[in-house]
Amino acid sequence: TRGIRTGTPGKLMRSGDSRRTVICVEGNIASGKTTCLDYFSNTSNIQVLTEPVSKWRNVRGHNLLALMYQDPQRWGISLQTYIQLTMLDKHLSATTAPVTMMERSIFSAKHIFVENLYRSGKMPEVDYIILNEWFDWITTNVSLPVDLIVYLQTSPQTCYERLKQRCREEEMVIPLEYLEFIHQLHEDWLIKGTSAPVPAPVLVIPADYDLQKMLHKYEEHREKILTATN
Ligand code: DGT
Repeated sequence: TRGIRTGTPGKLMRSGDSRRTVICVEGNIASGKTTCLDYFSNTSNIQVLTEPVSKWRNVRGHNLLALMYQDPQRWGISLQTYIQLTMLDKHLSATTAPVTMMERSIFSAKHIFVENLYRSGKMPEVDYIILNEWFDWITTNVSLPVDLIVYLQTSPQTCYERLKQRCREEEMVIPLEYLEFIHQLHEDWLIKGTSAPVPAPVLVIPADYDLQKMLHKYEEHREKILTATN
C-alpha cells in the first residue's frame, strides 16, 4: 500500500515520509552502483532499492531497453516514459527502514538520459517537450525528498571496460563516445552544477578502482554516508 496523501505545501507525499532518509547512488553505466548497493544492503537500518532494469527489459514480453538501443528515435520516449513511472514508484515505495538507498533516481533519468537522447539528436523535440512537462508536473506536485547523492565518479574508459566484461546483451552496441557523453552530463549536473538543480548534497567517491579497493572505500565512507543524512 502506498498511503499517498496531500502534504503541507500541497504536494502529494507518502504518509510518514518526514522520518525517512533517502540516499540516491548515481554514476555512469557500469560505474559500480550495484556493488555499492550490495555493500550497504548488509547494513542494518538501510533498505536498498535496486533499479528496475528487469522491468524495462520485459514489459509484458517487450524488451524496451533493447528496442531503445536499437532505434532510439522510435523508442526513446517509450523507454523514458516507462522509466519515469518505475522511478516514481521507487521514490514513493513504502519502506520500513529509517534509511533508503536507491540506485539512480527520477532526476538522473531526466537530467542525464533524456538530455542525452535529445542533445545527441536521437529524440524529436516534441517527445522531449512531453517528457519535460511530465517531469515538471511530477516534481511540482509530488514530494520526492532526497537527502544525499552518492556520486560514483569514474572515467568513461573504465566503464567501457567493465561494460565489455559483463556482456549484457542489449549493451553490446554502446560505443565509448556514449559513455563519454553520459559522463559529461553527470559532471555538469553533479560537479559543475551547470545543467539542472541538484536535489541534495553530493558526496563524490572516486570509483575507478578494483572491487577490493572499492569495498574499502565504502567501508571508509560508511559513517560519513550514514551520518551525513542525520
Ligand atoms: P552499475 O551497477 O553501475 O554497473 O549499474 P548498471 O550499469 O547495471 O545500471 P545503469 O543504471 O547504469 O543502467 C542499466 C542500463 O539501463 C544501462 O544500459 C543504461 C540504461 N539506463 C538506465 N537508466 C536509463 C534511462 O533513464 N534512460 C536510458 N535511455 N537508459 C537508461
